[in-house]
Amino acid sequence: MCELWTALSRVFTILAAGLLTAAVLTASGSAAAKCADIPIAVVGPMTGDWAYDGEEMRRGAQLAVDDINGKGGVRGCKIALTVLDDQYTPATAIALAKKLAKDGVRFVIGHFNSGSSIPAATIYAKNNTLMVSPASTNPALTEFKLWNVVRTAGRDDVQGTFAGEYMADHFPTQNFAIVSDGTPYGDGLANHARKALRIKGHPEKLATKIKPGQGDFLDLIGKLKSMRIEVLFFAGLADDFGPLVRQTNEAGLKVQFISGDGALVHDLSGKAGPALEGVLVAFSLEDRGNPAAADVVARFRSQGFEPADYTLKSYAAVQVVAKGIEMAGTEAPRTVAASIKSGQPIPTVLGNLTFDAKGDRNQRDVTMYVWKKRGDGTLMLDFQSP
Ligand code: ABU
Repeated sequence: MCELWTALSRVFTILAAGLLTAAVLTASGSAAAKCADIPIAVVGPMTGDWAYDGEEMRRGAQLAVDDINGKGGVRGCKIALTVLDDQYTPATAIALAKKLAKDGVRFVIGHFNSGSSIPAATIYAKNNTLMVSPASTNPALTEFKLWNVVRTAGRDDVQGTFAGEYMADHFPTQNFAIVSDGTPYGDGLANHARKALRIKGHPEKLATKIKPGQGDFLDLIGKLKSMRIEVLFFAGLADDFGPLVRQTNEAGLKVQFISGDGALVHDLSGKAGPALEGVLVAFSLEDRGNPAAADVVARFRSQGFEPADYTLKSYAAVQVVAKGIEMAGTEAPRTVAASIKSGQPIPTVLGNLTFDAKGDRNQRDVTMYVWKKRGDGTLMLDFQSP
């Protein structure tokens, strides 16, 4: 009898242990289901002429994801980052936007160029995907008032107007040229600079376009010479701006160049040569000098990477998505977008950001920087306004 009780009690113990284990597994299983990774894609030009911009986006987004995951993730869930290459091409951007929608990716950091971001935004909007661009500055991106668009970058109407007014105020007697690369970014920025110059009573003497990647600027330089252009505002990217500055200098022509954010890359001197000294750049307030970015900047530098230009704006874009999910209490993209655009401050490496209903930063910071020679002879963007 005693043996029977012992055997029965063993059976109960095993059954109870089995039930307990099953209960624990069920509970942890449901916890895991709640904490499926949050997929985020960073999409930009990862190959080709503008791959350095894509690298900034990738590195900025990756470090932000690593840091957030290292602190426990977002609402306890980890972010899974994928990197996609839109090749700076609208058609590829559209194809990727459709693929991401199909794959169920609901948060995108990108795209880089306005020409890609603008058409992709509509596809994301229809497919329940929120995008945060760290670099696309054409006003049209947010002027369509899509529910799903946010940007940590500034806007071309702000920087173009600023550059035009700066030119009129600082070079009141000079002949101006405005040169666009013919992209949505370049044309939009050039138009805003031109408008500001005209309002100030200084219409440009020459307005023209280059072709991205054309390489040879002798025709344009001939026009600059014959029209006695003294100040040139360039609305395009570094790969074209650098050679234009270099070739103008080599032709013996002295022109004060001014560019917008697109022509800013920290090693522009490699493309422009010594003539880069004194070139002006309109850009948002230098992110690397922001105390909120100090730790992240130091860690990038310890990896041998200078976090210039769009790196910190990409890091901030991930922070905006993560905080948006936290504030919304859900990963539902529409609710997250509404939280981000609610005007609540979002702490980022760019400081506390707030966004308006269109998805633009309320902080419209832009200033003029100058490329200066340092003691060691290298050229570095001076963070102080000249
Ligand atoms: N913002 C400069 C480069 C990207 C773009 O807006 O096309």
